[in-house]
Amino acid sequence: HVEIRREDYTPPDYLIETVELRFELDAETTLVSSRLALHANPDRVGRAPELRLDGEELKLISLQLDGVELAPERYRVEEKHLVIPDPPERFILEAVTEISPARNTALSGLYVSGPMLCTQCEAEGFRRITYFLDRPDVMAVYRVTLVAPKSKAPVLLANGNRIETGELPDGRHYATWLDPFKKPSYLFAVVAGDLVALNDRFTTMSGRKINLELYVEQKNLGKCDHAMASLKRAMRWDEEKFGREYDLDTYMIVAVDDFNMGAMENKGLNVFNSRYVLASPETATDDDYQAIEEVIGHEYFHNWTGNRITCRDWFQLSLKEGLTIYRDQEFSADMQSRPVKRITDVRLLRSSQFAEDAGPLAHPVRPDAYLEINNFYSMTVYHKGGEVIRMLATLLGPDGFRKGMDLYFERHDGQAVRVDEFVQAMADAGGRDLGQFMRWYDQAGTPVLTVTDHYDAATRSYQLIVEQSCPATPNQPEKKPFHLPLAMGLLDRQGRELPLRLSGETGGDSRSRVLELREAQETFTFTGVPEKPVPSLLRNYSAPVKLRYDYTEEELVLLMTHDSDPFVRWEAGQVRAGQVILDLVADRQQGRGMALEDSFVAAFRTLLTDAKQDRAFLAEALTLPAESYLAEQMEVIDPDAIFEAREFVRATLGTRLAAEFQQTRAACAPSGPYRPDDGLSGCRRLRNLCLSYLMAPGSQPAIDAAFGQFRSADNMTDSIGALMPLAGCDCPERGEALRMFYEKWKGDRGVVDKWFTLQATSRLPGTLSEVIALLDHPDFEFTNPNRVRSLVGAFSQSNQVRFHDASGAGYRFLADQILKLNTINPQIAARMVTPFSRWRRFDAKRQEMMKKELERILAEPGLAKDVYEIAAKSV
Ligand code: B3K
Ligand code: ZN
Repeated sequence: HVEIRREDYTPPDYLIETVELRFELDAETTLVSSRLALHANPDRVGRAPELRLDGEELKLISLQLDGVELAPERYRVEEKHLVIPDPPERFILEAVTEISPARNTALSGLYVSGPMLCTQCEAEGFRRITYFLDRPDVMAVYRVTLVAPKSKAPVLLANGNRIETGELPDGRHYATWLDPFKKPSYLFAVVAGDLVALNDRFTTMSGRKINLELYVEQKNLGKCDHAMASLKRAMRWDEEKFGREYDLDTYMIVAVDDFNMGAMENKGLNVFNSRYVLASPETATDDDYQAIEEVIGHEYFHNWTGNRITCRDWFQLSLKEGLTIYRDQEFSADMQSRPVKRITDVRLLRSSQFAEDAGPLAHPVRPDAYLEINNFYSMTVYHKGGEVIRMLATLLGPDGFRKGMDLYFERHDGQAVRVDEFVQAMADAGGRDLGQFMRWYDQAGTPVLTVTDHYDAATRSYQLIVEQSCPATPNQPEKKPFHLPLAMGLLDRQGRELPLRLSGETGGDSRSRVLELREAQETFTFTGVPEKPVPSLLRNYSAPVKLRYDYTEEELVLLMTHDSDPFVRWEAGQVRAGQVILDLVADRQQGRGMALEDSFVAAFRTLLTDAKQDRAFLAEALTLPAESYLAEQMEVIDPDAIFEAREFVRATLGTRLAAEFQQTRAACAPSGPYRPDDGLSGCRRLRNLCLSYLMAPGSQPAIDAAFGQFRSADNMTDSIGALMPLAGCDCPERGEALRMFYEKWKGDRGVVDKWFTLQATSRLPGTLSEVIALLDHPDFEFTNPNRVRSLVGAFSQSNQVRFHDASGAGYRFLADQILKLNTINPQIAARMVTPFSRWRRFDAKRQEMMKKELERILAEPGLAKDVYEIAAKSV
């Protein structure tokens, strides 16, 4: 396996101006004829010696240069390349290759999904379709003709505009598409199959009419409205917030059941995992609706941040992904509760990205090297990358950031660029030096901010001393300080916000401000402070760091109840709950009995019965830190103690506050039929959260309430809200409810995925045996990524206590499945390895068992490089 290094980048030796492709489509054998107009790159380094085209799993049928069949001595076919040693400066290359979509279980390139043929080319799938310079800095205009039997594939789609259609002999037909925008090969797409469309229209800000087409299987036509409405909202939002208008006449989305990730932003022809398109009240939860809006937005926003301006090379991936994550987060925040959206995003970052950044797979937002680029579509590149953009927006302010975005679009439209160009546009627009800021792209690891303070009553001055450090990560033993925004305020002991005047400043009466940190240690002195204040730090989570400040319980309660920043209010509660649970973990480990402090129960009661609070926010505030996040904070992770301590807290609260939970649950009861956009999703979340607390002690009345809600629910949110606690309960109702659910929904893939996940994430002790039995369920398929994630992924990534069973059986199970997946779908197999990468964080026995499984994986003959890279770095 060859390591690709960022510093080795050289411009391509040849460029491709136009691409003409003709597909004779057939699931077993598809013929691809390509006609490429090539010329030597004037910017190449040195003279162009040979042409090396990428190609994988292709059978070459014929090859012509400038219309003449190439003699065998003028080219050679290698395992992953087609090499022409001595081509002219400018020439036409025509190749015919044969591929087999039906045998393509890797789901990269052209493959079969249900009633259609479809493609996935990012990052390097185009080379599985035809020989090409498959790299993002080679941009061309594509003209594509699809030929297929009309009965099997009445719909023939490709990027751009349909310029010709017609009938052919033997019941075949064809369609020709032209995409006028130059694009890299990774944005290429075709879809052919038996599909129907939901059609709509959008009028852009300049008055252009865009056709919107959403293609699905006939049976799913009734589940498209939310995706279509989300698309229109996203299009309007990008115009209003960023002045970006759509550029083609048609925007198409196709939903497919077999897909390696969420969705793909192919120019004018997005291909989506059907779970991010299809929704109806009966089959989709509020969270599903939310996720659809987010992913639809994300792919749409890529049209400007990714497609019009793309990446020079794959090391720059966060140029498009971090930026587009930031854009979709802001879109969702504008569509719903901004504070709740921020809390949800921070939760994900801290439970998944922090864990990645703290282990052997840690890498900078702009990585230095990779074996398999698909492994770098990571939490770090996406979500930490999004936080980095957010920090720029905070540092520059809304106007400066918008100016920077405008300048970036103006300068680089139509180009393939680096992260440097983006940051330079921000620096130029904001008139600022962002040289030090670039360290966020180059240094891995989560920085730690340690804050101490000192109040001097005599001078009424208050000092905040901020130290930053960052732990070592692979290949980066020493770190330099980061440039980061620390948003903050100061509260007096009544919870009132104090004016923030730094010494040397006059006037200014702001109650919230952004301090800029650049040094390893800095002191900020505030003047005119009447009493020792409580600092409110990292408002809106202004930087992706771990904050250490020694708050007392009273101070946390003050922040929880009085701070003006909802994120800080929420975080104060999480810190407090985390302390309580981790203290109980210690008690349990040392064989002491567990008891919950009265003050904690009291504070929880106050919050729960506070009618003034927004319910969606309340539901977040009443949710205890996740087991994985608690684990992150322990020196040596003890999955059993964490689970038991957290459950003990839940059950104690459920018992002692039963009346309050019942009241709140009743107050949130629906008054009419469910509508996903009725603004009551926060209510439903809170109601289901109350139910789960009531269920925690496992009392029969609670079980009856859950079973009752399960049977009467008219929507999936409430159905799952009841079934989830039932699935975790050792009672006869459990089996009955799960059976009823399956019987009702066995024809619906998306819901059956939920059914697998409910069982895989149950904390009952017998879960692993159930999961193993479910592998033999007729609905389980190793070839369908959603199904694999719903069972194997859910068990190993969302069921800490059962996966890490002390016997090691969970580890053996996962390694077995990875080895099975290795030959079917290497990308999915590699994703499944991540839980093993955390082995160093556990006790010696678990360490040894996890390492043994990693070694077993590494010893497998024919291990895909995707899996090899993750396993080798982990071990
Ligand atoms: N750009 C795609 C992800 C492609 C992943 C390739 N392994 C979806 C997205 O981020 O929008
Ligand atoms: Zn993306």
